Amino acid sequence: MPETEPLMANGSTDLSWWRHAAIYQVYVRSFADGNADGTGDIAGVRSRLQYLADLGVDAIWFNPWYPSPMADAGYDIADYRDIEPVFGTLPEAEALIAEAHALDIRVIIDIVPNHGSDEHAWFKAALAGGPEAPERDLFWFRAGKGENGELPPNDWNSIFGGPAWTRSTNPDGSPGEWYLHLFAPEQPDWNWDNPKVHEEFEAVLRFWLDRGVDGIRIDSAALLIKDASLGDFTEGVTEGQHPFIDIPAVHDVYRAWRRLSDSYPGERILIGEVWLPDRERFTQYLRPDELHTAFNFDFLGAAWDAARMRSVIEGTLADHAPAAASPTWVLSNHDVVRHVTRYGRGDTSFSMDNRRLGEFSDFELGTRRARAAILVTFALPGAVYVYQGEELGLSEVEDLPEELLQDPIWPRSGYTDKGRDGARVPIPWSGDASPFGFNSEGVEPWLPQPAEWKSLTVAAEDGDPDSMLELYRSALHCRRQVASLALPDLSWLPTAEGVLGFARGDDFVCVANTSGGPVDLPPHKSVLLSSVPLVNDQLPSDAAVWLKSE
Ligand code: TEU
Repeated sequence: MPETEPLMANGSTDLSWWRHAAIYQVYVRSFADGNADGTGDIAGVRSRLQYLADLGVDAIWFNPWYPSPMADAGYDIADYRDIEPVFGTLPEAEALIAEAHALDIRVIIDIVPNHGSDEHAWFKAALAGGPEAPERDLFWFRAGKGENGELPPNDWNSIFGGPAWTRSTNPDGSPGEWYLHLFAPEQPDWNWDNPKVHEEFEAVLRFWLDRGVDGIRIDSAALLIKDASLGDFTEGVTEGQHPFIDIPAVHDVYRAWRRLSDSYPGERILIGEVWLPDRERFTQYLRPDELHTAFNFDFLGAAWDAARMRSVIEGTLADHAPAAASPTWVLSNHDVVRHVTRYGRGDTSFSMDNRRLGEFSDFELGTRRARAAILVTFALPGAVYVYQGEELGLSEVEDLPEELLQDPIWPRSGYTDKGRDGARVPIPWSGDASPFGFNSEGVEPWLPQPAEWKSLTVAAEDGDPDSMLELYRSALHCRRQVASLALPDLSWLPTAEGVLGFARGDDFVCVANTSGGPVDLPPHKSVLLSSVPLVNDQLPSDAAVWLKSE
């Protein structure tokens, strides 16, 4: 431990677990299949907890595991207080939480407060009760425009494509009111102007915090509050305030949630999925009485380019400093093209609005850059996320049979965007052919795995000093041992064009080379870790190195 307590940006000394955690994202349906039905489950996760402990992660974030018709892979929740039977049971989830804690691994769940499922009891009651049903005020039901109400109440579009309104049918079969869904029609938006919605979600948080979860990932965190006038989009934006993104009243919700989570022992945290280009507005979610951390998607989308990465890192640190907030760093998740594929493309930047699936990608080059990018990521101050399978060097599966695609983005984009299933293929554990140990009985997984994953299974990479898995293991364990990496400071080193170099504390340096050729290393005592072997004591191109400095 450092001799003196580290100073946080605002002068506080705070080494809370979440400020420096390595958090592993488990997409349950594709992690491990304990009952050999082709879909991942909690039993599968329980059987692999030691693998996660050996990898060196501090916490696991589970994508939604609640009862759901799976219209959006579980982000359409029918019951927030139970477990989807395909994944297992509530007692199994409670056992998993206890078993993870016994391995010093914390558990983070995923809550979706912006919308529920059209199979949720309250939404079904709202439909069954007709226009006068009190449950309708839990959602956004409105009469349509036009002579017979045949037009949507306004011109908002769904984030998945298509209109954000769907017309309901009255109990007598006649066309009824429309309801709002910022995502798929199976995901009706909750009305956060209704106090009952606030009450319900605080009860849901307590339900899971009472069961020992250590954190809550808040889905679509900036979208909860809508401009109740429901004016057309063009009207809302011209006045500067978007009609359903980042409306200031949303902070009242998170202040209430922070008071709630702080009332529990053991630093239970709130993590926001906040897609906001406005960095000042983004940082407002991280004030000391609101969320602990939020995902930093700017870094995820940055190109493999030293100047660009430096600009994003500097911007992120500057944004987080005023709130004394700890940044997060992530390269992949269940919503984006896997970064081995991204970094193998000509343009290595990424935007959610244009996945560019099918664009040529050089797997070897992408893998080489991914090895270097993860060393940069793990060397930065803050928490880091690892999306299941990235530690194996998996790339995006871009040739899935179209009839197997399940992402609602595929149909709602008019079959122009194949969506996110390519990053959700069940991960390979062992063996020479699918299901690659995903289950033990040879049952085909819910999405087909590429044959070339034979060389990317956990078993194939385990013990191979050149594998991505051993690089992640070494980096995560080294990250824990180097005390300077738990501190908030970072100082830039003078470097040549195309080279990123920064120091942490007074004994650690990270250098990444995005230029076209080898570069000399700065003076150093020893090499802690490098993404590829150094050549003549130089750092080759598309590589990174951790150094113990003078
Ligand atoms: O994502 C919110 C979101 O805005 C992004 O998913 C993005 O808009 C979308 O992936 C299209 O590119 C969260 C979850 O991470 C995502 O999996 C869900 O589909 C979405 O919310 C709805 O719950």
